[in-house]
Amino acid sequence: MINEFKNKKEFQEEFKRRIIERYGRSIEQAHITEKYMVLGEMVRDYASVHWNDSKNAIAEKKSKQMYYFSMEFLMGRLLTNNLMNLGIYDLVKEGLADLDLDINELENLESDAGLGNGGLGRLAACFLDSLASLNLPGNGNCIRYEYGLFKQKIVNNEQVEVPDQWLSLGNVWEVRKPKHAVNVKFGGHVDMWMGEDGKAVVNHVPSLVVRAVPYDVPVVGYDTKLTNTLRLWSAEVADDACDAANLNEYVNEVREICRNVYPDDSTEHGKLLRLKQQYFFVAAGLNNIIDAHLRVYGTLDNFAEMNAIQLNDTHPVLCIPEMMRILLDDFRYEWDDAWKIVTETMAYTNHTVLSEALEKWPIQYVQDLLPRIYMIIEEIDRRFKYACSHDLGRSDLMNECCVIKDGQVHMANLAIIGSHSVNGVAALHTKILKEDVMKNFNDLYPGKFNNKTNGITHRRWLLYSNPQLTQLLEKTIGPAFKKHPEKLEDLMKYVDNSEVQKKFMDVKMERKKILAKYIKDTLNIDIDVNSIFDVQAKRLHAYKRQLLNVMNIIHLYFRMKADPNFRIYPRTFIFAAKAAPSYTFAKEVIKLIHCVADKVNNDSDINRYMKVVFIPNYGVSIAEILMNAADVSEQISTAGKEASGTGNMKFMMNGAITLGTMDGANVEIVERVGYENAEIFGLRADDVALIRHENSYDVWKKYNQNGDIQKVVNSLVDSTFSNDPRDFKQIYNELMFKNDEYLLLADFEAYVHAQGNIEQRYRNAEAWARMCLINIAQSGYFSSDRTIHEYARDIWNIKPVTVK
Ligand code: 26V
Repeated sequence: MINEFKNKKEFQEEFKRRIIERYGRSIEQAHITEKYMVLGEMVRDYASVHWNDSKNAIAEKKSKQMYYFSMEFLMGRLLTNNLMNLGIYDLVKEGLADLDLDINELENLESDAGLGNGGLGRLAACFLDSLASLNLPGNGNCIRYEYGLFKQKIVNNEQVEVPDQWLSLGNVWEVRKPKHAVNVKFGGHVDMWMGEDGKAVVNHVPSLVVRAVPYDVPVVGYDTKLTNTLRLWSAEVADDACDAANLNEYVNEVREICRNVYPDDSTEHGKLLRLKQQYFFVAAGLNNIIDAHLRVYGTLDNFAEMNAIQLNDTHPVLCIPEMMRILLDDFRYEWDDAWKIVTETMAYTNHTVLSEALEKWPIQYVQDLLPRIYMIIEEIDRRFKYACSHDLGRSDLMNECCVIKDGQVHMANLAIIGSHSVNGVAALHTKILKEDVMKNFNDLYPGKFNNKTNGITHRRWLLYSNPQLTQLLEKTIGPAFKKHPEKLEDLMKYVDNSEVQKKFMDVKMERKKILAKYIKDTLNIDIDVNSIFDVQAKRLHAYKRQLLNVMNIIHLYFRMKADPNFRIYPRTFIFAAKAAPSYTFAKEVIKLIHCVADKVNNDSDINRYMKVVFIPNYGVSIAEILMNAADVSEQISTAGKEASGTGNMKFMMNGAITLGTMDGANVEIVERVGYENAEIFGLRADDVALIRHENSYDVWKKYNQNGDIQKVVNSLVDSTFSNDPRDFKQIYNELMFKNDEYLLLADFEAYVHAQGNIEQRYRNAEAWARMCLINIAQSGYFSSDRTIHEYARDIWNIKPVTVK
């Protein structure tokens, strides 16, 4: 068997041979999905050679390793990415072409690994790509969900969720590793007695034991041999874990643990199962890492020197009490020694300031499901309170900051107390954490809080998804930016060059045509490629204000209907967004977008000037053709609410102009490109804070002052867009009877004005292209390589490893 084919010929021979071996059919007879599977396996095996060398190199050098614990990894497809990173894409493409096979056809057979909701999960995936590409030993730890986040279909203008059967063809990238299986215990009770050493001996007698089996996915770096691991845990029945009478019940209980990715709507439903998922993958992952460490060092004393664990939001925070449990109960450490190891190992990233998204568990849930873990959390809480009033001398902050209060376990508090580092994901977000949301903790632990502005992998989001732009950049500034994205700044020398400007516009046109074709093929809507492509693509949330975008569309429509002399520059408003299944407001917004689209797109007076398109089932693969076709990037959240945003960076890197508020990483984008190369509008975060503080906002006042606002708001409930009187009532009520929590009406005029500016600026093609080029040139900072470099240096203290 040839794993590392050196040329086209070797590849072809091996490909043909494997198809016969695996499926007993010739290449002509084999089904296209069989060809896809064999190609995938060949690429995986190619990577496996490096994978093995990497593990050896890390063991030999005793390198410190990092483990990124995340409930979500939105990996998307891996075939193209891996072929490209391995540097064998062209060889394979040509080899297949000689065999009459189109590589694109095979690429499109791969399902997205959609193991996540949105930004937080995609960030984790970008981080893995950067870690490997920077030669840093860093691995992912997650759940092998049987179904990814639901697929979105639109039926009668409404979102319908269908299961995402991403594993239906099998997953070529994973390798099952039963030898590393771990038993995870739930429920039951804890027996305790005094041991001979005078310390408590603890015996947890569980009511449920589940076998956690890992599936490893190689994470291939760009132009390097270092290959890291994404470990996905799957729940299986444990040996002798139940008697035959309860078999069915037991099997169901086990299987349900890894069934679904939880949608981020934070409703009560199924919460206990989510807690089970959290402990399941934390306990399995942690025990595994500890075993591996012990095999090399025989002691856990140096665990924190050799291992770093990053907690992606509070979801994996049970790592903290679980590691305490292992050290105390299994290895009989003293509390203080154990605590030192744990806190030096753990670091926590916060991804949101929305209070409804901050995790809290009812005491009873934790106590019943994880009796020993709960005891440890109680002890952490008790010692924290003691330290607060004694060592830290701040008994005034004790009740605010403690872990257990109001009958709930506060996971963010546990995370902060049990970690040596707490970071936000953009400068503004970190400032809000330090000065407002987590101010008390920042006072208690000066120096613990730090910022790590998010990034995106420029490989997937520029080099691979936009080969046209990559080629232009390479011709203009040479290839150095591929490995050193900060070198994109060399493009600054060419922003006034009219030839480069023109070539950029040609590239953009090509990308717009590709998107237009996708829209035609999937939705049968014709869009004008000469119109401005104005895109808002992200999860549907009230604070992200897709509704504000719709309100401007309605406003422009009314103006054009009322005044035949008023016409806008042709514009295509494109939306893509999933709403959490039980988030009724968000679902109503999706319906509104469709109803507005129906009216506008079918109005022959208007549809030359504007079209509204909703692209269903937004995910990584759609983003790969959507971001790079945009002229305008809509980033219009209420200031202070969007922790960072990462879509904003993908748009920027592909030469779109940010139309946004001063929120999240938009602030840092503007800092780099300058106000004149973005379109910024609306209330600032401190304005919003002041309005809240003074309680001074009155939505009815806004409404009564502005006739345009009145027309738009009234149209929601006067059957302009739907004959069903129930439609859009909730939207109307949220705005008008809940005092417009996200300040849409407050920002409406400024937004309409900013949209007008965009149009004026687009009319000057040279100036527009110049602006886009400046955005691309300044986007290198937002490569996740920069982000990961900072994490590695400031938090993890990990160093590059060379694999020969
Ligand atoms: C919350 C919940 C609540 C319970 C059910 C499952 C679940 C899953 C996810 C979440 C919230 C995740 C927070 C999040 O995705 N934050 C986003 O993180 C991005 C990466 O840092 C950042 O760019 C976005 O601004 C931020 O909204």
